[in-house]
Amino acid sequence: MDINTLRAQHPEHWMRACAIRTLTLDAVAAANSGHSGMPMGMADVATVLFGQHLKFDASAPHWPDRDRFILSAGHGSMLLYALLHLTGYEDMTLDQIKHFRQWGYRTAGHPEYGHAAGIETTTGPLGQGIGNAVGFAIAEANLRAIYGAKVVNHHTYVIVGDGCLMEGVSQEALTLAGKQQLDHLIVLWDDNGITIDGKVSMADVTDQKARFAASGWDVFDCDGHDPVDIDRALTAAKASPGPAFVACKTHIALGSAAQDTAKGHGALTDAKVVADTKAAYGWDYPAFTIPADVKSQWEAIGARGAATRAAWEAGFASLPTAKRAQFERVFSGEAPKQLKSVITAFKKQAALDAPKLATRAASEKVLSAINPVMPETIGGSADLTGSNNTKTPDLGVFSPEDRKGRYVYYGIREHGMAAAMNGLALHGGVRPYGGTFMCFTDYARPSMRLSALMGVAVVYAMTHDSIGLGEDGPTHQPVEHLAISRATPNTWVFRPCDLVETAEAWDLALTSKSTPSVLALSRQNLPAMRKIHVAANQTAKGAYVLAEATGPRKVILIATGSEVEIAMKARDLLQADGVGTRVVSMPCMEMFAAQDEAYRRRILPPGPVRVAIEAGVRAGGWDRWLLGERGREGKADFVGMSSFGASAPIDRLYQEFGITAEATVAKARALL
Ligand SMILES: Cc1ncc(C[n+]2csc(CCOP(=O)(O)OP(=O)(O)O)c2C)c(N)n1
Ligand SMILES: [Mg+2]
Repeated sequence: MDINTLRAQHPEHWMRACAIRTLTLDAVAAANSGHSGMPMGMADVATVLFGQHLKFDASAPHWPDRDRFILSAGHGSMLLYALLHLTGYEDMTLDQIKHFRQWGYRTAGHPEYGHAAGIETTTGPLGQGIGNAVGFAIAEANLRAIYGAKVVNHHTYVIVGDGCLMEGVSQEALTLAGKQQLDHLIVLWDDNGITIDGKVSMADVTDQKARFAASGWDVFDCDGHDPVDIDRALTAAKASPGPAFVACKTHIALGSAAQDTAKGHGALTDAKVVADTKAAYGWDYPAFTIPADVKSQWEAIGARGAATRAAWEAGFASLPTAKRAQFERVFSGEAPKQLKSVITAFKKQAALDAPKLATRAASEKVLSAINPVMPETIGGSADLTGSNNTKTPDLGVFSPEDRKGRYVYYGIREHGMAAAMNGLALHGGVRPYGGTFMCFTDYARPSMRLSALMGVAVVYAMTHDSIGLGEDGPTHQPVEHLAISRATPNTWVFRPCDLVETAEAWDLALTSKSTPSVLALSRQNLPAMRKIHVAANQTAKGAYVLAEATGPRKVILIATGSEVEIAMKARDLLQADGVGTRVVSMPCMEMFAAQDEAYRRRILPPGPVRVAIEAGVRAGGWDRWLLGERGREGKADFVGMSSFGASAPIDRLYQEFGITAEATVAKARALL
């Protein structure tokens, strides 16, 4: 349908949609940067979605039972900002729109979670939004089963572009959603045939509808500019029994000189182009001006869900008190009160038993104690359940048959798992953790970075955390992965050395409010180090004295995880020779860095020589603790990896790569 016919047939819809388009044109022109074409192309779909389908109340953006709207094609951020402004979200004033992409404003280049209510997730790295959406839909299905459809019964809508569908993560996301038959998940594809380089067909000829259908989706399509047709497709998508994919045929940069071309993808800033486009729309108002009747139609849409929300509040109030309290607690992100006593009792017993245990097995023991008292945890693994030790007996398995199940078989989809876990956490009401091999951090990394950027407390249980995994060889042996995780802002990297430290790490990870955690866990057995019970969480200090020097302190050995055992052996050797040696266990560098300077100096005083031992690379954090915070304290050395590993039994590998007590002693002696 051409513009003039649309205008004539649906004049009110047209003006509402053009409010989105013109705000986009004005904001992008003012910023002299941004992406005009996508919001101009998807304005009709978004107008029908918000106007007739999306369950929301702009005055209560945190209403737990709202539909979630995710803009996976995050470069089209002005679409979201315009919708939030027009429908009356308090955070999204016209002033914000006028300062699109400017310092100190909520209207960042790409939508950022936490900047404004109504931004459900951070998008921009293409494909993340559809990955998140699967997690949102899993959370919804799980909570619906637990609390009943009167309390939880909403949809997750996600707009994807050609780019999102080309990214590999979309395949992981859509196949997982298809298997799980997430009936409340609806993907709207901006089928405009254009990306940055030109026509989609230059790089991809996939039949997207067939692709989704092949994975168990219900597939629909519509003319993405005809409000009647869009409404029909959305109605059908909502009624479909499985996840729904709606192909919306659209024109990028509709009505402009750049329509249907790659030029329309980016910023249309030329004053004449902007003016001509507005003229083509029949829009004759100054920049950033929305006629009062159009604005009030949009505000009515923003208030459309108020009655439904009020009814929901009443229904919620009639829940049994305990259930209501639990719902409120899990949505607040607050851990249950019992957790502390469970962890303390666990640690006490662990110190007493002092088992020799791989920390991955330790992790399973801890989870077995925690999961029964934390009904909000949702565990999972990317097809390594038996290796990651992530499943405890009481969880059940999440599936179309059992929505109450709290364990997700994510399949071999590390990236999809991580993106889904972000969605689970962002939805609220659940606390996700998931495992894979530490080495495959690489496969999950784009979403791990977004956990950190968004500040969502996802837990990554990464096992087989060094050459200590042995025969599987260098393809599977992480060397640089601790460094990469430590280099990421707002990320806690825990590398516990035994059962007690593992319990402490989980305690911190599962009570975190806004920082994701990476738990680096060993495949190989490790002896107990913490045999005397201390109620206080030592791991929370990041580093602490595990064994003090006997006699004058000449050497400080710093180690993490599996290498703490080596440090203790090296200490025995040095002490036998009369060299006073302190061993510092450092399970979390970030938490150590967060202690006050006096504490840090108490643990790492100037004077003694320092040797750190970790079966990973030195880069990415060690030098601060070795050379001193100002880089001129220590005589120091490092025992670790400077190359990839190799395929061999573990003992041979530690020998060959020189990660031994003897090598540590030699390095310490050379410095004395
Ligand atoms: C992972 C990732 N790779 C590359 C980019 C850069 N990029 C932003 S938009 C875009 C093209 C997207 O095409 P499409 O989804 O069809 O959007 P449209 O041009 O139709 O608006 C690219 C390559 C990105 N944002 N994320
Ligand atoms: Mg496109």
